[in-house]
Amino acid sequence: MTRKAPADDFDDTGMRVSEPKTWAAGVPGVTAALRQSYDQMGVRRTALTLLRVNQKQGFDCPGCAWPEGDHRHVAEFCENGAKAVAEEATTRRVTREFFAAHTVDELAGRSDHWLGQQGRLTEPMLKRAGSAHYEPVSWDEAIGLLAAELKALDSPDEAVFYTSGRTSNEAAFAYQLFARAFGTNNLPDCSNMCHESSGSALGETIGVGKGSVLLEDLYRADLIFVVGQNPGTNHPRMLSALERAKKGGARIVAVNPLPEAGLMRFKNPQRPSGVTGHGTALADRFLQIRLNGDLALFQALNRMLLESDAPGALDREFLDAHTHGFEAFERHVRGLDWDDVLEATGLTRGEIAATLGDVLASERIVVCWAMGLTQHRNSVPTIREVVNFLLLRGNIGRPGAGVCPVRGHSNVQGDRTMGIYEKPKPEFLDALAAEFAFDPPREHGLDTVDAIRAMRDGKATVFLGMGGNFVRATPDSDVTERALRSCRLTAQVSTKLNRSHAVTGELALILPTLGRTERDEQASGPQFVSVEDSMGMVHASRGRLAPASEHLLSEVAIVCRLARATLGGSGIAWDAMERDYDVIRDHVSRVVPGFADYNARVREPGGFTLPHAPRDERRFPTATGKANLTVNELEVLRVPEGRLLLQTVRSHDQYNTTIYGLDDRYRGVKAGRRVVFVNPEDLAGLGIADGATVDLVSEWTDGVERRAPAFRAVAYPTARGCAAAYFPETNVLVPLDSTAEVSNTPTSKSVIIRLVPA
Ligand SMILES: Nc1nc2c(c(=O)[nH]1)N[C@H]1C(S)=C(S)[C@@H](COP(=O)(O)OP(=O)(O)OC[C@H]3O[C@@H](n4cnc5c(=O)[nH]c(N)nc54)[C@H](O)[C@@H]3O)O[C@H]1N2
Ligand SMILES: Nc1nc2c(c(=O)[nH]1)N[C@H]1C(S)=C(S)[C@@H](COP(=O)(O)OP(=O)(O)OC[C@H]3O[C@@H](n4cnc5c(=O)[nH]c(N)nc54)[C@H](O)[C@@H]3O)O[C@H]1N2
Ligand SMILES: [Mo]
Repeated sequence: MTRKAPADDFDDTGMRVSEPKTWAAGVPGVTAALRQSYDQMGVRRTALTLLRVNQKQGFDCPGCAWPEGDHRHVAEFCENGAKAVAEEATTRRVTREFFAAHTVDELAGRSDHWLGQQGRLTEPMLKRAGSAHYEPVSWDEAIGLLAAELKALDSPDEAVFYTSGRTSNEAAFAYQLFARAFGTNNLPDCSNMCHESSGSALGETIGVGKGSVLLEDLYRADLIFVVGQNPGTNHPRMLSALERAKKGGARIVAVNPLPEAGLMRFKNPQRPSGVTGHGTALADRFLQIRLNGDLALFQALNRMLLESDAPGALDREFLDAHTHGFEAFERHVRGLDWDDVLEATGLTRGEIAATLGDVLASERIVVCWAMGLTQHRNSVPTIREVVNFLLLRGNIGRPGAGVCPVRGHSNVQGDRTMGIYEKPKPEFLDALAAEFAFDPPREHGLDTVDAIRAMRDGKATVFLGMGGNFVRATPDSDVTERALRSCRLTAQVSTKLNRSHAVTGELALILPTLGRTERDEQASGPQFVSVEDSMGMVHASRGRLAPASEHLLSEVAIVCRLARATLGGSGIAWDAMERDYDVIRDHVSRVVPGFADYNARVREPGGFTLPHAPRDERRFPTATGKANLTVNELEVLRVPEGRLLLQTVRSHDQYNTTIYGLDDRYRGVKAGRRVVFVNPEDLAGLGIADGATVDLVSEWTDGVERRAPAFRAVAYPTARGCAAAYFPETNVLVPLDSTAEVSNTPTSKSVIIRLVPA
């Protein structure tokens, strides 16, 4: 049972490193995307497919969750959306001959890049106990086997039902219903590793765990903070929105340890001037903060607001009418220690004071953030402090202002709305109980980290993944892989081959499914699905391509068949749901608030917007009935002498664990991924030459040495004391027990490491 390390493209002999870029998108973006699309799909299929991305009669881009504006250009896709589409619409295929030619162990020795490049999965495959290979099975046998293993468990809580964020609303609703009808709330999802901290902090403070702005709010803002986010790579369409906001007079403050190209300057590939001109400068102010310094920054701004004698520095009327906890908050923040702030942020007092100037000059403020805020030990307190900051000037619940957590996966927010959650609210379970006449389990289930612990400890033995790449996306790769290998059965509903198919339980199943781009025909005729974007807008998605293989089933069909095989005549009409997704949407309309008339409204062009009490009515459905100002202790994360704080990030050529290519164009890296970016002065201080080969060794209180070997040290303009390297190669360094308070999210953006010359 020893772990075979993935190859991770160790062969970096061709790697080249040059100066990072200072602007994003534009022509190289489009040509890079088209080149990859042609490689994967050919020219004709590329044209036919990309023209449908995000069109009203087309499919939702499987890239990110950034919303589409009401004004859609034909071919409004971004470079990385095009890559996501090409990855799915590829004409390459993984066949039964492929599995006959490669043992499972051999696949476990391949890199993520290689695995992803093999193409689409085409038929159900089974790895039997003791067998070295996957072999083809019929759908009936595959589903029968999974059902039999589930039924054989002593308790439903010995099963884990994971979801990644591409699953449609319809499939997600059916899936959580199945898990609960089976008897467990073990519904971990990728959110647990992603925006869980945002949901936790927002739920507690404003009463709704989602963002409070729409695109129009961004356009109307005076000041936009983009904190801990790299939109040039991960949400390229957001750059158009920021550009438009700037045209309308907004200023932008970027807060990041890295001077990300997309934050600095943008050339819009959708406009001719974007091709030749200098583009738009985006950030008016760049705060090169130290990793984990954001709580200190926002608390310092809050202290200065409290102390300011500028007229209207605080929105007293709003604070009196709509918030709770002001006195305790004020007392605490007035005691903030400036030395701590300067140490934690690495910024000067002048930089913070100048930022306060931006704030005081702005009527309407939006704060956007992503993984740079959510994957630290103190992420929840940090986001609560951001909320404090906005509340002080009444910046929640009015046009042009609010919180904007920018979601990752294209339907991660919708999956949560549909009930993919290990800690469901009692009201949600009550509604399920009333609609389907059964008693859903009330005890909270396992989140991602707890699910790994349960599998490691033999308490959970059947794992089903609805999309995603669980072994590769999760922290502490060695521990996680052992946990999965100790399962009785691991089963993955997937479009593409990945490492989770190669690191398996005693038995393993691959259940190949349709992607967003493909036609979905059921007994009642063609179906569409629906998704919710990062701003709570729900719309339909219709695939047009012929399925990658005639043997694929939709996610909905797989869930309904599995439910029937496992639960028998449970009184839930799984057949009807599989036949016609309208039936699922009818159920949703009676169970999930905001979805009344779902079937009618989702058919309207552009779909509909879910209600959001703070945004729509300045109503805060919290425990106190008001927006809660909170007290958040600043603990400066001090890194021992000779160590660095490492963040694990995405390159420009990957989608989470899917590696499109080996370049990171904006950061100046070509043909290799094993790089660690370090401030040149830190490198000099450590006595390590730019370009030297080092091992990354993570240090954690459990004394276990976690090592990621053979990285090239690259002198890079990141904040002092900080480093950055790509995940998933560095997941091995993130200790399973190092998680955020409250949200239990792995601390993928603050890992203490030392560099050991190889
Ligand atoms: N092309 C592409 N698009 C994607 C994805 C992808 O992999 N590829 N992934 C999708 C998913 S699931 C998600 S969640 C999003 C992720 O979107 P991002 O959050 O943009 O992704 P990361 O690469 O993790 O980048 C984190 C950013 O935060 C900064 N940062 C790190 N730590 C800190 C900190 O302590 N403070 C501050 N202020 N900044 C910090 C980093 O320097 C970096 O710019 O993108 C989604 N879109
Ligand atoms: N160190 C570190 N770790 C991280 C992060 C980090 O920043 N640093 N980020 C975390 C974040 S934000 C996230 S969201 C997670 C991502 O975790 P996951 O969502 O689990 O991982 P992905 O790489 O997005 O999953 C890719 C796989 O999904 C499958 N897939 C693609 N489309 C579909 C579809 O339509 N249906 C189905 N059924 N399957 C499909 C394909 O087989 C593909 O191989 O990773 C987390 N892990
Ligand atoms: Mo994510």
